Amino acid sequence: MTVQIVKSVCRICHGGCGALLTVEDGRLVKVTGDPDSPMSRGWMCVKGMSSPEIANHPDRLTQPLRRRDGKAGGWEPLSWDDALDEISRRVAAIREETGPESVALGQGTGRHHYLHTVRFANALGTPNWYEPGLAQCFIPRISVSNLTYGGFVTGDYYGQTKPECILFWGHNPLVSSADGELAVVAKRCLEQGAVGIAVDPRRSETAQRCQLWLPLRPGTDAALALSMMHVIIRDKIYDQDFVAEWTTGFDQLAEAVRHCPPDWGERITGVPAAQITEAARLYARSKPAILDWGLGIEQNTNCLQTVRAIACLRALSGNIDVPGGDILGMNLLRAYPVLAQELPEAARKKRLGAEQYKLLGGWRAFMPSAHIPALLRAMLHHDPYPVRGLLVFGGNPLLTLANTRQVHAALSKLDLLVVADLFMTPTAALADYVLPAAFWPEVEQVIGYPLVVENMVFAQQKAVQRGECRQDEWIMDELAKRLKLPGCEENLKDVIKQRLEPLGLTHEQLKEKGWAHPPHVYYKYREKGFRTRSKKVELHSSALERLGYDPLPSYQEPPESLVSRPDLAESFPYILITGARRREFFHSEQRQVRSLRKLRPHPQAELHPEQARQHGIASGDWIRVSSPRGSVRMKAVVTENIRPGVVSIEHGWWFPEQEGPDFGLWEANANLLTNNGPPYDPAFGTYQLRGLLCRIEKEEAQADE
Ligand SMILES: Nc1nc2c(c(=O)[nH]1)N[C@H]1C(S)=C(S)[C@@H](COP(=O)(O)OP(=O)(O)OC[C@H]3O[C@@H](n4cnc5c(=O)[nH]c(N)nc54)[C@H](O)[C@@H]3O)O[C@H]1N2
Ligand SMILES: Nc1nc2c(c(=O)[nH]1)N[C@H]1C(S)=C(S)[C@@H](COP(=O)(O)OP(=O)(O)OC[C@H]3O[C@@H](n4cnc5c(=O)[nH]c(N)nc54)[C@H](O)[C@@H]3O)O[C@H]1N2
Ligand code: SF4
Ligand SMILES: [Mo]
Repeated sequence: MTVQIVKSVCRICHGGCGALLTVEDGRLVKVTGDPDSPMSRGWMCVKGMSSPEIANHPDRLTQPLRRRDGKAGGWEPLSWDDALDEISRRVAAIREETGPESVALGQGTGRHHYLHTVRFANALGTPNWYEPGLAQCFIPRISVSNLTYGGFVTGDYYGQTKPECILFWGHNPLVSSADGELAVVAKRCLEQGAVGIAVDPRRSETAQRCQLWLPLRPGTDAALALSMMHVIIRDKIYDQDFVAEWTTGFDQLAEAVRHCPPDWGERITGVPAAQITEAARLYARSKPAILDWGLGIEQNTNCLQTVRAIACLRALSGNIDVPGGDILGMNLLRAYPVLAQELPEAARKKRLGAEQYKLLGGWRAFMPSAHIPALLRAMLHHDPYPVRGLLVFGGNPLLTLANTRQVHAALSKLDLLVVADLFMTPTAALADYVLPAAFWPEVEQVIGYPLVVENMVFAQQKAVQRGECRQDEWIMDELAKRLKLPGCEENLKDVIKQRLEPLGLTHEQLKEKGWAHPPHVYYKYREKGFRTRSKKVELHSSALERLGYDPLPSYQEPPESLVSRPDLAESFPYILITGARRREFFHSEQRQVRSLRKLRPHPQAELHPEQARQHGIASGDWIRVSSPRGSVRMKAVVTENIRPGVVSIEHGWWFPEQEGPDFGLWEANANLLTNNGPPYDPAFGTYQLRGLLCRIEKEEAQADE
């Protein structure tokens, strides 16, 4: 028996945990944390540890499949060569008939092939690619940081100086390890004495370790931030030197928040004024402090101004690029060659939603992509032009996009749907071709962490081969070759080589060492200023003003709320939030992984004892949660750890054990309840996934439950 230990990085979530993979005779048998990793130092979560079970799962897709003509749900295997030849011929035909913009590309959240998909789209000449987060996830935080500070900032969890205070805003890193800020480091900081403040309608796992919990009404975060800034400016506890020397627009901001005292904040957010004042003072007086923001501030139609308000609050504290604060990136890797130059200007103009949602799809966008609701309209109604083909690399849009019914209708109407995945999902089951993708222990890549700032670089190494699985980049490179796409003469190997050049390392050298982690340089702005037009932090944003958006942050009531829709609130009296992360699952994944499913066998909905009493519900009862758009069935968890009147449901639920092609898609899928219709955030086109209205009813249990 040959035994090998291979070093790599887990990428089940956005990743970052260093891993040692034990391979016996070509089979992955064990994955343990790499104690040498400067990020995770030997720690891994339950998902990472279950990697061998996932890699060797009997349901893994292991060969390319083609839908058999006329037989619903029937598949036949074919060779990679045949699959790639046929798919490229069909893509070429659609391109020829109705233009390259008629072929869209889809993907999932920040995976290893994220930027390669953007590269493939540009080379193909289509402006229409999407990712299910983007407008709803991360792009608002990145774009607002770029506009305000000239770069994305991240908590300095990995440096020598520890923060005195961490303000977690709509963020639960102890579970989500989002974007390379691992649960273990946030937890360590709290254990070492950092004071935590959590802004969250749920007392999340992170909030439970904080000194202060501010359970605000969902969707009102901007009002809370404005109110906290009011206190900080009124009490003159902002960093006066930093603000005077390094910011513009302070007087205008001060004037804007003068009208937002804590009792105004209390009326809107439901957080007592005394608590708003206490949190503002604690955050502003602690040095250094991290403001660690998350998804909870983005899944709303006022997300530009919400994220801006919180970004300005951070700037007032002066904790930018200081040791133990929120640091700007080192950006160690060369930018991914996404071949933006290959996308003609005329094609760019056709990007769906680009004109309206300038920070999602326009020229000032960080990573221009299509507006998902507009893309679905083009699939369904060929308006303003037809989108007839979709190639999805690692996404499960039937579970992860809002308004599942519409997504289902749109995907069903396509002339060509190709899905690359690890498993047969409800989305893959609608496809014409299903391609077997490689799982992280089967992948070669380099990755910079935390995401976007790239302060450390890691090598992902292939340790095993499962069936005929191929990594997504290879699939795209092979399609590009057949379609003779410009710029694609270079493949993934060449891309990796280019990206590593600034580090003076070859891929082989990086693999041998596992990672590169040069010392962090703080206070970078003191040399060259911030990378904004004024070279300062822009509290009043000149870039937003030029784009026609409000240059100062403001609060707007969400369009579907108890306040804005009293008519709806009569039949839907509670506030619905969806998708708070669970340790055991990554979005719609791992429901077929026995060890993880055992820990969390059923979809769950959290509610407060007040509502439970009113409806005669006890923990463990089945309940029906309904919105004006649909309903789902979940098990109740009655808990004090949630704001009264808020119902929090899990997202991503389908049942691989049930029969295809639907696999129980219509039972407990949170996106049966969400809405992808207007109004949208004016800059990002964001739709509302949290802070909607709902009602609950107790359900009778079925015999087998
Ligand atoms: N209601 C509601 N909806 C949400 C959210 C919410 O909070 N509430 N969150 C949203 C957010 S922030 C995001 S980012 C999205 C995530 O949305 P998705 O990325 O679509 O979600 P996943 O279920 O993680 O991934 C989809 C598929 O990718 C496959 N996969 C995993 N790794 C690979 C790989 O390397 N290659 C390939 N080809 N396939 C792979 C998985 O098997 C899975 O079937 O969901 C969004 N949807
Ligand atoms: N295990 C696991 N890890 C994951 C993922 C996963 O599916 N599973 N998904 C990954 C992805 S793509 C992402 S984007 C990240 C997200 O990870 P995080 O940024 O940590 O976000 P969430 O856990 O989705 O939500 C954080 C908190 O927001 C709260 N919240 C809901 N509505 C509001 C609101 O209106 N205001 C405020 N202030 N808070 C609100 C929720 O109660 C929740 O506790 O996680 C990543 N990591
Ligand atoms: S936190 Fe993410 S990277 Fe770390 S082991 Fe878990 S799934 Fe893997
Ligand atoms: Mo996300």
